[in-house]
Amino acid sequence: MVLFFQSLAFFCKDYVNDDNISNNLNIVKIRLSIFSYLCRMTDSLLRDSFKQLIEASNNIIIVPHLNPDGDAMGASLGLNHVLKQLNKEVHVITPTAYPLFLSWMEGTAEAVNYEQNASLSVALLAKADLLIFVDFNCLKRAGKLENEILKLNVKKVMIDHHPYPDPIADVMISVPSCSSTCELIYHVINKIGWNNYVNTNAAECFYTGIMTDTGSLSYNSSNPETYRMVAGLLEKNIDKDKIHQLVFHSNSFSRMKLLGHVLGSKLFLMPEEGAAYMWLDKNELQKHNFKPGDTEGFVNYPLSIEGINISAFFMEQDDKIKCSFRSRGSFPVNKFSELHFSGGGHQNAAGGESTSSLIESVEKFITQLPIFYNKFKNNDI
Ligand SMILES: [Mn+2]
Repeated sequence: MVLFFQSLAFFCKDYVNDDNISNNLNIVKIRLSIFSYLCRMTDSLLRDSFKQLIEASNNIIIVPHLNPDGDAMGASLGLNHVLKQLNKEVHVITPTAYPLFLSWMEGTAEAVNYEQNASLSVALLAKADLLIFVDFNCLKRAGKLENEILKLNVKKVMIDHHPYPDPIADVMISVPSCSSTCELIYHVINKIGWNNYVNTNAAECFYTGIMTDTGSLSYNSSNPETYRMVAGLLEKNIDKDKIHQLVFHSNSFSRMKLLGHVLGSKLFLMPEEGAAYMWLDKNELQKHNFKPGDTEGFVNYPLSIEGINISAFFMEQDDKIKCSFRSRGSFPVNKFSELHFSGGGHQNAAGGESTSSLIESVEKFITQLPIFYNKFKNNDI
């Protein structure tokens, strides 16, 4: 609850007098913790710093996290549309491909996939005078693009809603209690006074991020500000029903068969811990004509079983096992993932990975979860 009020304060405060910040952008170096939101000065300082960095830049690159989801792509493309109205040269570079169910979004065709087109990505990065990281807060989440980013000596901004940010940018706008990065960017844009630049295309992108990060406003969305934002987006003439149709009802036949397979044959329960786990190996994925994004959301299904509040999903990839964790309530899957699967994320939604075999990874989960769960029960984590 404390975080919730902190971020409310960030969004709703009436800024009485803006702080005088130096015009010398070189000294704008802000390391922010979530507690800073209690401080009025820091809020407006951050906003002004962000505005000044954009105004001082001409070639802006926006980078979402690898395997970008609806929020990462929505935030990247939405911000891209807004900045283009400010006559900036803007490009979105994704570390890896975006899922096909997002390809309808305006701007996806121009987004450059680093994995597919490294030379173009590097050429664009070489021209950049500002990098904006959206929906991630540690450089590992930029995948192989991390190496290219580390070579650049340009100003960087981070806008994100995951907890425990690394100091990866000169200006860090971090609000872990916010529903989505799309919502956070929208509020920042409004506070700057750029709402006029949010056109229908940008509004559609931002709406997509909120919808996908909150399960259509079913969780992580109890802040009235979220609904004021949705109202604002509707005023931009977005076609809400069309977006829902495109994002949530455009499953391929093979994805539905894969979902049927994993729920029918690969779902197991750990009743003592109120947990469920599932896994898919490469053969099963191949057999179902797997495309990026096809398993998106699978990990959420077990949470609809009565008494199940923790869910894990393991998927075999070429070089590693990709892990997804979800929970309901106060069980911190991000801490569990950080401890055992080199991952992190939100309290109720986290990712991770393993370099062991698929079976070893699943066995590790079965062994480690009860230990961690007991510590959690005893307030010992
Ligand atoms: Mn997000």
